[in-house]
Amino acid sequence: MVIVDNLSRRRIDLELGTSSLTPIQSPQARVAAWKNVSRREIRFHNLTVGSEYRDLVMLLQAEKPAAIVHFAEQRSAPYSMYGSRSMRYTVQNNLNGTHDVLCAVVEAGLYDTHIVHLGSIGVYGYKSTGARIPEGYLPVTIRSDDGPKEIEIMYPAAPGSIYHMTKSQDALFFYYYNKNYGLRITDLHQGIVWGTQTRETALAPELVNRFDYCGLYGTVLNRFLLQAALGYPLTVHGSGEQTRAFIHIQDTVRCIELAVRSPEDNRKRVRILNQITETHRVIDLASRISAMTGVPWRSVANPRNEEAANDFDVENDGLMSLGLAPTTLEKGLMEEVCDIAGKYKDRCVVSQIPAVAAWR
Ligand code: USQ
Repeated sequence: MVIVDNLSRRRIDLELGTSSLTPIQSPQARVAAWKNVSRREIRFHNLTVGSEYRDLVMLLQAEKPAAIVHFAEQRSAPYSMYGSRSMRYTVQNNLNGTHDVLCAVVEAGLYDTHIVHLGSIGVYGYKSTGARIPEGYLPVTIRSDDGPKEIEIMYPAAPGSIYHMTKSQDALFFYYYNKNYGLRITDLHQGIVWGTQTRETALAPELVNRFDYCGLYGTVLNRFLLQAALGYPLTVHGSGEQTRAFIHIQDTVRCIELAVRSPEDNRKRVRILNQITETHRVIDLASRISAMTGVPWRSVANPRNEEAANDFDVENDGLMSLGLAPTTLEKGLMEEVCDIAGKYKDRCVVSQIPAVAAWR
């Protein structure tokens, strides 16, 4: 197994003056710790996917991977809206990165390699439709010369941030490379991740994952959990009636494993799976954590251009039928508050908590 990473997230921390709540070791220390606990080796290559194209092709030719898990994208919606510098970086990095992976797989002749991409559930948009959102494809009836005809189209993209726009555009690259070269691609439309540890990262302190809480990189539930541990009123944007889809970090890893291992033939068309386990309104999460900890929530002016309230009903049958057994909020929430947020709260820089990216 090989990790390809250019450590860009660490550079963004330097740019913003932020850091993970949990202490993050160097990649070398992490792979050494993993070898120690598992006796299995992971090799690490510092390479920028999206610009060091020749090195990527040579690496693929040498490794001939059965699967590529493509995470090499700027991953925060708020950071992508922070200003022209981060907007342009997100577009250049994400789109060139995805295209280079696809182009390099073709150039290396790896037509059997399965590409599993981490996309976003946010590509569907958050407008209430009154209907369940399917897994990527929508059956529609069109008027033809011979009368009404049933066809299937890609679900219309409705990105609400530059970040989500790049994930929407990735889908067209996948469509093209699948149609033209028959590449095997699975696009995972992931919801908002919460939690920190997986079974593997809990095996050694050096392996702990990042816990982002700042206004640009922290996702809502992890932010609320840390805020509760600090006694800082939970920052609900606007009325908090936005409904969003969530998944625990352990389950994201399981979903990737299920996607990589499943034998489904995705040569005929890109397979799209919605990687979410539950949906909640922001206000319900805040109220629940508040009741659990006694820390109040407070409404702050919403910095984002988003619907004040929405329904969000999404199918997730694909991964469930492959064997996903969700870690629910009920099961995991308290553990996370007491464990990670409580343990590391003294490392928190409170001035980093407020949201700083305005959508307009
Ligand atoms: N929110 C608050 N208070 C906060 C932070 C957020 O009320 O302190 C609200 C936001 O206004 C939004 C919702 O919570 O309505 C979710 O915000 P978020 O920051 O947790 O998630 P978001 O920025 O939408 O996107 C994040 C990551 C992105 C990932 C996405 C999954 O930035 O990488 O893909 O979660 S999804 O949106 O489901 O596609």
